[in-house]
Amino acid sequence: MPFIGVTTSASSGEGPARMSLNAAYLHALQAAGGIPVLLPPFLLDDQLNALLENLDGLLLTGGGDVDPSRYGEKPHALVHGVSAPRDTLEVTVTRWALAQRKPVLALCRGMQVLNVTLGGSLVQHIPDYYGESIAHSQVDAGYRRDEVTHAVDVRGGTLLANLVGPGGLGVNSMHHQSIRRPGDHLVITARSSDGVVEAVEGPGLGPFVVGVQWHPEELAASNEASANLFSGFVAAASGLSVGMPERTHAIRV
Ligand SMILES: [Mn+2]
Repeated sequence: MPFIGVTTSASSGEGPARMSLNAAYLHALQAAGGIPVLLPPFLLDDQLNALLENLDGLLLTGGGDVDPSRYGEKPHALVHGVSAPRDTLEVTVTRWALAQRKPVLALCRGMQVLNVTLGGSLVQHIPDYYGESIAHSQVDAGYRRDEVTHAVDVRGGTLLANLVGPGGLGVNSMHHQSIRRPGDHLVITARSSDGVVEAVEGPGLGPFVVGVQWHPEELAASNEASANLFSGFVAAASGLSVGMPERTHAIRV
């Protein structure tokens, strides 16, 4: 069974320093056959390097916003939850995974971290760019985290379509930011009807580099498409092909 690095949140406010992680990430990963190895921002460099040598894949999890200075912008008034130690750790481990061509599954903030690591930028507050025809922050709109609330259109001929099927897919949605300019070597594989980027992948970046803006970990127990994202990721981390021809040329990241 593959060892999968799983990033965590880090508290930055009052009270004792803490790391945290919704257990749904672990449950979904374990159900797919992966062994989670938590990667908190408190790891020292040599400890992190020793851990990375033993990892087969990277799961970038959800959380607060990436510091906008990482893509050259000043923060919007509604940017929240920025953690410099977390940003630093996640950019470091993302670079490691891409350099080693390890599988990456990047969820919500994780997709944004993947994008910024590759030189892309973010929409800092979706209503300012796309209006409010879709409640991308569904919990604020009164829905539970594990409810499907909007559709995305999955582009055919992509790894994502191999996993969840092409065309319309119902997803949950707990984000106020999204990808603006895609990072190097990332292609957009799904959008919602308002134009928000909902998924990307890096077909030249390794056997499995997939980001989605929704939260399949919350749905995986009952939703086949969501479970397939995790099982495909774990299969790739186990060295199995997940159905798309991998490009073999090297790409610097
Ligand atoms: Mn959404």
